[in-house]
Amino acid sequence: MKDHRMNTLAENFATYFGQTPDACFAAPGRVNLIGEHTDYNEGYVLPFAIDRLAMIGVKIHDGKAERRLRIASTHGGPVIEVQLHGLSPASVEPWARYVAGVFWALELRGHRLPGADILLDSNVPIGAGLSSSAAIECAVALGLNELLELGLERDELVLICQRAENDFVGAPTGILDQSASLLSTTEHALFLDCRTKETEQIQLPLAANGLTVLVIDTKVSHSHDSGGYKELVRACTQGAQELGVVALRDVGTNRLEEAQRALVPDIYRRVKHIVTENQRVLDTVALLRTHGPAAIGDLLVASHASMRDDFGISCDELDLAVTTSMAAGAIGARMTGGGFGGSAIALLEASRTEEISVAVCEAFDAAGYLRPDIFSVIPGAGARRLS
Ligand code: GAF
Repeated sequence: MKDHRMNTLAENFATYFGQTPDACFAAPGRVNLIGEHTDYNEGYVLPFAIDRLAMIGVKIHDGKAERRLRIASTHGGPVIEVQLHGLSPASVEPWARYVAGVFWALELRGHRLPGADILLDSNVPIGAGLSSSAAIECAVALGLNELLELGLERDELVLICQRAENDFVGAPTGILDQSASLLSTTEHALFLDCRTKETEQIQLPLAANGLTVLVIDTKVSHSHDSGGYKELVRACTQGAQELGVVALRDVGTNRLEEAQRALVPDIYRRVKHIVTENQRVLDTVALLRTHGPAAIGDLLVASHASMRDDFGISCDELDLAVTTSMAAGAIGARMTGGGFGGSAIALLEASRTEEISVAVCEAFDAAGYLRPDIFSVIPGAGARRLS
């Protein structure tokens, strides 16, 4: 399948740009098993890369040629052409900013880049909370790093991609998505301390335990460069300031009573989610180590309740996906990603996939919601060169 996609990408590249690519690269989307909105609070996250990929074909131009970037997508639309000199978001179509933004961020870091042709082909659903944008950024960053021999480590590429997302695309996100895409390994979840940037690969042997993770894409689309996400970042920053800490990571669960007395209720609820969510990530990692994935269901459910009741980022469709899959026999379920729509995940015995999928679809039909897309994911590899 991947080879087929890669061959098609190379063929399409020739159609768009009249030549073959120098190389093709792929970077995955992710689900976050637990640890939501903790990344920009310098806390803990536990995502894994999924087997849905953004792929790019890249042809680097002759260094002496005009520094022109041409970007196309197999999803259609015209080839976008921009000059690297004076590159700014206003000169690039929104979808192509994830590509151009990486060039911009690398140049900002002092790398003078030649022009290039890039063709994108992605099967990470867009707006589904599965990190389709970071997958594009990471494929581009890895491709440029390898082809131009920039010598950057993967953790440096994470920060380059975050810079592109924050300052070129305009979404004030943390490092969760880019880290998952660049640093994940097969059959593991990535335990990341977003303050120290330390990582640890935590075994996630789903298939060996007869388990699977279902993604339930509610089709309620969201975007993090709009107001909701920014407002949450602002609320968390305010909470940290009022509690006199550098970041909410510094507040333990033992300080929640004090926080409740010190903060207005709206800010307190945001703080409470972050503080309890950090603890849930640590508890999840501990349980995975000692008891395996079947033991983490209650933590997933508690995480969802916290996002719904305290952080305010769920929606009716996500809540229905979670309650229905739990009622139909899932081990645990929660919304995943930034929220305000997107996807829920359900952890379940693989043999119950059909039964639980049908139950969720029927519940969505009965509620008059769009039919969700439901598919299983496996913890896959991080970004890589394909050819
Ligand atoms: C989005 C952001 F991009 C991440 O940085 C993270 O904050 C996530 O929402 C919520 O955990 O995916």
